Amino acid sequence: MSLLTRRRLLRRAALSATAAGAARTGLAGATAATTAASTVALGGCDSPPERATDPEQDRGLRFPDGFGWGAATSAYQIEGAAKEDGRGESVWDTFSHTPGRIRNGDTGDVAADHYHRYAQDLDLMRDLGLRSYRFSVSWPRIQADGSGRPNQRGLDFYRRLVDGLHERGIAPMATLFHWDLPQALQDAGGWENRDTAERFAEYADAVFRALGDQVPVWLTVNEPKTVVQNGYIWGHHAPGFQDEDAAYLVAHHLQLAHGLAVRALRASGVTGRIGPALNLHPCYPADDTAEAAAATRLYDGYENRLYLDSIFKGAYPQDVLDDRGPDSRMVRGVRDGDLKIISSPVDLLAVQYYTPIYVTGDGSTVRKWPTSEAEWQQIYPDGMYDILTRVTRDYGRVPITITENGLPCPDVPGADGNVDDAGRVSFLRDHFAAAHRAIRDGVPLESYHVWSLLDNFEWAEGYEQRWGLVYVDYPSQRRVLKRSAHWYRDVIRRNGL
Ligand code: GCO
Repeated sequence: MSLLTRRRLLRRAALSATAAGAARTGLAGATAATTAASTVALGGCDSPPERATDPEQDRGLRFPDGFGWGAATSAYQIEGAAKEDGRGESVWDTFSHTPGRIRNGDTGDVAADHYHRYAQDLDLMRDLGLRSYRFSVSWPRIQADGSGRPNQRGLDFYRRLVDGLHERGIAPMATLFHWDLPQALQDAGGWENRDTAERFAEYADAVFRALGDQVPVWLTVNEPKTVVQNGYIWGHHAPGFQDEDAAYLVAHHLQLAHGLAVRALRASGVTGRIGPALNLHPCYPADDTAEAAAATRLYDGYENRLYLDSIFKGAYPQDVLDDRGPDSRMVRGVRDGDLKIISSPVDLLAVQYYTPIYVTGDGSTVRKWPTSEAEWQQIYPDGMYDILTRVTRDYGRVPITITENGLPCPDVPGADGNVDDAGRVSFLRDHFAAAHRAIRDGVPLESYHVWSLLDNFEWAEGYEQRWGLVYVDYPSQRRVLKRSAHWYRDVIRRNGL
């Protein structure tokens, strides 16, 4: 096999079957050879998987004092109110309204109606005892067309939210970009256009100045990799393209946007902390051949080092650059000084962990563990330990927050009205225990946000998958605390398992 063919294969593999990849719409199954998954229907929910840890042994684990137990959401997934108070259109409005894009034709027009019910949702958070709440600011609420004077009504909404959090003793953690790019910017080239990174820094500056005094932690770009892979390679997320060469230019511009926002915060004089939010995937060779080891290394480059090395080491990984090639739009798009901007010092790293990836010698992937209802997600709590300890080992002792971890379960209220998501309880317990082991082994982990506070719009899956601690009955918008929410409240109260 020629080197080129081999590279192409590897590259293809690097793009398939990842947590952020096609698997979210079930496409990955087509390319990923399956092992264990074919014999185990659904892990995590109905039948808790084989445990990586012994729950008895985990009982009594205590987290460091002041540990930031939290939950996470994002604007488009919960807010609704798509046309209110001057909000402009985002790429996700366009995409979800395009026939055939989203399961059941769902859209985020109403979602969990959080824009109108935020006060009730804040009370829910207080009742759960949350110490931290991670949400995202909708760019098109602040700048309908992605530039110019900020929309005061949009800022006011987040002001009310942030004030409400403080009134309830909950620390706000705000993500600036969770994929809802203003459509007007997409029309001007979106993230393929370098100028979008500059626009992002201006938008970030407006938000810092309006809310900065009240938000202790800012996250810049949520999961740039998912925009790259799902939005530009597989095309099952907005903006729905299939253009690999464009995708990695997009990766660079998203990283640039991150760096420019970090600089904007420093320049604004606002004192909050800031960092990136990366979905990281521990990559393991599927067997012990030298080929699998080499393929895993490159896979890891695409999944993890492309985003970590640039931010923490000021350089893109050479193996990925070589794989892209000198004529690629990405390599040609990197200008002098860009990596310096991208590696502007950050205060913390937000890690989102969902699944491991097992790579074979030919660069395809196999499954080793039961998957959740999201078939891209293999349930493997030790992967959490591995990725946390690896980040600390390879990138230094930057404070870490987990900003997402969770699973979807086919939850329905029983006859008594309760939602018994026992599988989510064991999933979270195992992952909390893995995080605890990482802390014990020296990882400066300061907080943990379960994805998600509420059932919500799961992108291409619409409302079919339920990821919340809190059940949302969409027709009535009634909220019901699932069993996992009650359990989590006890974990928070005890500060441990
Ligand atoms: C993500 C997103 C969430 C998803 C979650 C479950 O970062 O991918 O932040 O919006 O809903 O990961 O797939």
